Amino acid sequence: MNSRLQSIIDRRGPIRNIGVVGMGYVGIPAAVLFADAPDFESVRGFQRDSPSSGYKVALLNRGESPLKGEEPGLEELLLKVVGAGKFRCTSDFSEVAECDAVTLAIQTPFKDPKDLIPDFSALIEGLRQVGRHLSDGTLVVLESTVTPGTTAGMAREILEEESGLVAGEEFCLAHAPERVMVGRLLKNIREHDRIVGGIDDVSTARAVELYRPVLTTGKIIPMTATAAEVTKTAENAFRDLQIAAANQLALHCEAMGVNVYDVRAGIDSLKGEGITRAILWPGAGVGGHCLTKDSWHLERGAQVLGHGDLWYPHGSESIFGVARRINEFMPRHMVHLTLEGLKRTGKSPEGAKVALLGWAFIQNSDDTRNTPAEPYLAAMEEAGAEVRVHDPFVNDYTGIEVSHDLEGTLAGADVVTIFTGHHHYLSLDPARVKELSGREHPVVIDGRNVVDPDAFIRAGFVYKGIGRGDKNSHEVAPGRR
Ligand code: SAJ
Repeated sequence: MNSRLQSIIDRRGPIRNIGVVGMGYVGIPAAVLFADAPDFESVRGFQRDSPSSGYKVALLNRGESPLKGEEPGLEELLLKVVGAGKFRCTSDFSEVAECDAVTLAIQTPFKDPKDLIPDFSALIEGLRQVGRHLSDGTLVVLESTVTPGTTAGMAREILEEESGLVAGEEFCLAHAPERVMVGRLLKNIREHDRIVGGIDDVSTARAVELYRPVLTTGKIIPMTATAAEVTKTAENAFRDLQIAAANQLALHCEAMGVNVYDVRAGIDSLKGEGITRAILWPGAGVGGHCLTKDSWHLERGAQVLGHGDLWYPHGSESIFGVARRINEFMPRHMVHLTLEGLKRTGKSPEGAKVALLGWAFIQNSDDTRNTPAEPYLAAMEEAGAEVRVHDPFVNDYTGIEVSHDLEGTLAGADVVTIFTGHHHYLSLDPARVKELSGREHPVVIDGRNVVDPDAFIRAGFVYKGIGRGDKNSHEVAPGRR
């Protein structure tokens, strides 16, 4: 244990006053749970007074949440802790000086998914603000998903530069990655195990002291800060890898004339002592805020910390990079299936009308971040098709008109492409869809295995489905008016 830092901590006493920087979907539930814990006296939510988010300060101080959608228990808990005077939001960062512990929950997107350079600008600003007002013995914790090496590297440098203090000697520094899912924020923080990693043992112990009171069934898993960063990015890289394995298998099954869902059921049936086959689901692609970037954070960490000479055959892409390429390929494969389907009806994509069902990146949600439907739409428009988008949950998306009128979207369509498994699409009636299309042989492209191929084929459709090697070359039923 570092005795100098430990003695500063001992003089300071237990954590009482906490600061949370970034009043977003990670910071707000974290702040109210800290405030609700009897162990702590006060929590300050720090929110920069920016044009887009400054309004949150007054809103939160009225006990109202700026978060969209249902978050069970959040509104009640926010009202409770504001009413009890245990939580207050402010844009005055000088109050960091009153805090025994400060967490930063600030988004770290990629500037441009193509160049995979993380945009740490907001996080850097937050670190500078905290650094300027840091006092002896304060614990600083990064909750944002960052490239491995960031906590002990960039974050440490900024905090030391701004405060004049030395991390690990005069203040504690740790990483405790968030694992929350929209719609279950409080539940996830209370019940998921919490990875907590300090730059040294004293920092780790101090961070454990901070998080233990908010966990109900979740356990604390202590490790180093860099191991915590690797854990967070790797847990999503592994999920991306599992999905890519299912997608690769689907592509192979198409080539071999086999139904991938039969194969999946077969593989999944292998259970028993110590036997696991965590096979996930093939589909039209992988969207969202986590899986589309965390593998690249992991890869970047290995390059930067490993000084570039990684052991896997030098210069070859790692399995995580290959997995990303497979998942990014799937929307393009949906284009291939669409063009093949049109060709079977003797139609060119030029001028073809495509009804694109599902814009959200995940079923029964309005979340459109990094939706795989976007590259599909761009490619089909590039090929000269006219694409109309339907999504019952999505109200707006920059540059795209999203309709809630399913029949209106299907009217006159040469192609019906299902990109998201919204429950609305499970009951599509082949006869009605064909009638609306007005075509003798409309094309249906199923990216999420939601329609019955035989029912649509019998109705006269040309069917193509991800992984449906058993159906994708079917005989086209004679047209029926
Ligand atoms: N997807 C597939 N096949 C699958 C599962 C997902 O194609 O078998 C696609 C989805 O359609 C979607 C994308 O992958 O486009 C991502 O889906 P997701 O279920 O992974 O949802 P996310 O991106 O919100 O992932 C989050 C992550 N949670 C955090 O980072 C805190 C992830 O770690 C969780 O495992 C995941 O939620 C979850 O399990 O709900």
